[in-house]
Amino acid sequence: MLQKHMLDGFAGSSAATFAKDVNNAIEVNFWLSLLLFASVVVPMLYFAWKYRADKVKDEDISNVTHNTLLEIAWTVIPTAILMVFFWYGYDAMRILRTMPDEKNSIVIYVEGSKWKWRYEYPPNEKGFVHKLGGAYIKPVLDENGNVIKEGGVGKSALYVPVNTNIILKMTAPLGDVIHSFYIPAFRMKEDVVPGRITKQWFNSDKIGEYDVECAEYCGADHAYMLSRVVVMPKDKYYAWFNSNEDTPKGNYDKTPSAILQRYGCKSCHSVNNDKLIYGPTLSKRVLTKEQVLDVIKNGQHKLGYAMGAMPAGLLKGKEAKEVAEYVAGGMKGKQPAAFSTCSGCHGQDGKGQYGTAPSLVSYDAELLKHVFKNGKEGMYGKMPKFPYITDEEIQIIAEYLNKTK
Ligand code: HEC
Ligand code: HEC
Ligand SMILES: [Cu+2]
Repeated sequence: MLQKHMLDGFAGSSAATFAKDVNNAIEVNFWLSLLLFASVVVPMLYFAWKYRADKVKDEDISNVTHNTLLEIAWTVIPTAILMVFFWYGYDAMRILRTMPDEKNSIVIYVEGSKWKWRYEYPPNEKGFVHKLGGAYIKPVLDENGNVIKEGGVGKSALYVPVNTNIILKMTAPLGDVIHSFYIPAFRMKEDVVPGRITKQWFNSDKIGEYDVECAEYCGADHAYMLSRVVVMPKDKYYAWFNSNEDTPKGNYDKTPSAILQRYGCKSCHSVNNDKLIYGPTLSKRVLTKEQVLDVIKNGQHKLGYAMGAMPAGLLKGKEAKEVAEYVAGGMKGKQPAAFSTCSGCHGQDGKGQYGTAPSLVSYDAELLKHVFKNGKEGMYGKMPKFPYITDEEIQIIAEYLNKTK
């Protein structure tokens, strides 16, 4: 099925001003590569079939030494296409490599070392210098993969104000190895080299939290050099920056936005708006009419409720439609008679029964737990399992979703 997000461009949403230029370059490269690939392989297959051994007589075969028109065409057309590749790549690189004026930017020093990132800010108005960062703490799991002790990056992060040019001056200690500072959501990556200062800039136009990774994959623990960049409203940022506080107020590791970001939920779900990415929009329970009809028609089975599967085909035609409208509308107004088919499992009020059948009206922590533990499969597609989410995080997400509209 062609999903809407595929038409929107597959490089996805992003959070820095120049990210759309990088996305364009990726998408242009992809489609043109596909075109070039097809322009060679499709005729090749066709001719292989058309002139297969039993269709060609030896006397029909002639020795062609050249064909000027063809040779010009296969030189000029690919060259032109390559220039298009070049232009998009060059344009994105030019934007990424043109540093803004330091006077109108915040310059932050970044050090990458085995196996952590550190950030050092310029002195604030009291002369205090913020130094942040540190190693990622790996979670401890038991033999069944359950989390015993949570890992995480704690409070240390690269805190920056929104809509502001940030210049990173980056280095690694002498005797360390090469690292690569990578913020996927910004489409931005730059090597960090011992004894040298490399520069990279960005300007994020979206408040939120994004992963920082090391993209250097030639050593033991680069993959665990996880950190975060927190993009904050300007007033909050400067209130913290001009204080002596270690980190801004609030537990940034435990905000709903941080959790959704950390587990990659936002690459499939938008939150509380109508943009369909892949999975349904997350908000206070809004099953759509189509979704309910689909479940009534096809059943659903993956969530692991004690009642087992939701049986397919419980209702048909008008009754199914009425019930779907009623459930999708949040179960307000007069209950259709046919809902009695559902209430045995989902309850008269649709709130489900603990552990037995899910609530149809809200994302309670119980439903989320089932979704994360077992994954989910339905009309939108497949959601993978998320076994490492902790109960505390599930609670935070449930409370957050129930506060949305
Ligand atoms: C035999 C018990 C039973 C009956 C009767 C039943 N359901 Fe379900 N329903 C379930 C279970 C169990 C699930 C969870 C399925 C899963 O594991 O994915 C479910 C899931 C659903 C879902 C999907 C919820 C989600 O989060 O995606 C919807 C919608 C739903 N049921 C609607 C209905 C409607 C409408 C009726 C009446 C026509 C009905 N159900 C009757 C047991 C039942
Ligand atoms: C790979 C894409 C993907 C990721 C990543 C993902 N989901 Fe999903 N999610 C889906 C799809 C697809 C569905 C719908 C399945 C269906 O059709 O019933 C879904 C369904 C859900 C539902 C049930 C919504 C409903 O009404 O059926 C919730 C809640 C949910 N996801 C939350 C999350 C959270 C929280 C995260 C991060 C921990 C997450 N998802 C990560 C793809 C994803
Ligand atoms: Cu590294």
